[in-house]
Amino acid sequence: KNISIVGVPLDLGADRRGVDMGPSAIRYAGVVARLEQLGLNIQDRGDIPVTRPHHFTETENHKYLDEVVAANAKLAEVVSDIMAEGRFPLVLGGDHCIALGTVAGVAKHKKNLGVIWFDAHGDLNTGETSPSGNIHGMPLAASLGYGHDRLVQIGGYAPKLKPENVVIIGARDLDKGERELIKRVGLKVFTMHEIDKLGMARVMEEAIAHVSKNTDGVHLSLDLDGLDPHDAPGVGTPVIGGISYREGHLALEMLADADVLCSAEFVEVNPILDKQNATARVAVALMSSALGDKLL
Ligand code: DIR
Ligand code: MN
Ligand code: MN
Ligand code: MN
Repeated sequence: KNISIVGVPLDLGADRRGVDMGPSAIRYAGVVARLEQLGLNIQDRGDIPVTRPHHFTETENHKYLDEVVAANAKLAEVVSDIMAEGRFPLVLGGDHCIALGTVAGVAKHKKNLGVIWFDAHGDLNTGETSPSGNIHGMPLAASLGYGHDRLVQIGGYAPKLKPENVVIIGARDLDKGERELIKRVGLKVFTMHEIDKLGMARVMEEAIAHVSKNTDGVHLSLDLDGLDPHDAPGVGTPVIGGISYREGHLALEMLADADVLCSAEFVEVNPILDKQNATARVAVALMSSALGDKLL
């Protein structure tokens, strides 16, 4: 595989909490060297330019809407270019609103894109349902065609995803409007309840079967807060009772074995809240598993 890394130093979707340093933290944790060890061809394309606003803005319960839309429109172009070159985009966040741009860029080349959304949260809010106005709680809804038109239309087309091609894994904090949307569109969600009950191996078998059926590629959108805060403390919105380091690796090793991924993003790494860059190091280890790292 030929991998192109892109950083998105953006925290405005999480209301300026320091996640903009995520790409630096992940590079510092040695992402390029680690993936080169796997024998992959790695190109680091640097960062997407992000505008620093002069002051706080809010548009219909969307904080920093202009800046979020501008950065994601640019990201969508870069990711689409990488796909057009036949390379694998590996996007480093940044807060999870950057999935708007990544998915827009990937889905341009995949008419039936499957998505694995690994997260403590659903990211299925709209301006109407969001308790926070933070756009990082909205990207999955917008990619499915729900929410503010400027988010839904990033990349110039909509929707990017069909609900039957998406699974959420690791959910344990869903808002009321998110639960309603899940029921309304029939989204497949493996909450922590299913992971505890069935085990991660069985959950991944079912999840991979679900996203591989009638799709032409699978995107992995991995929010580090899907992991337990014990293993990934450097995130803006930690939720107790998450996926363990071991379960995370098993999940991504199974995904690598299935050989279905066409793109991935690792988001919400926040070195300010972290313990000696542990979360960025976990992110790099998980990327390595997702891209085929094996002991034997
Ligand atoms: C919450 C938190 N559901 C919101 N979402 C987060 O603000 O919409 N997503 N943290 O990653
Ligand atoms: Mn998220
Ligand atoms: Mn989350
Ligand atoms: Mn988040």
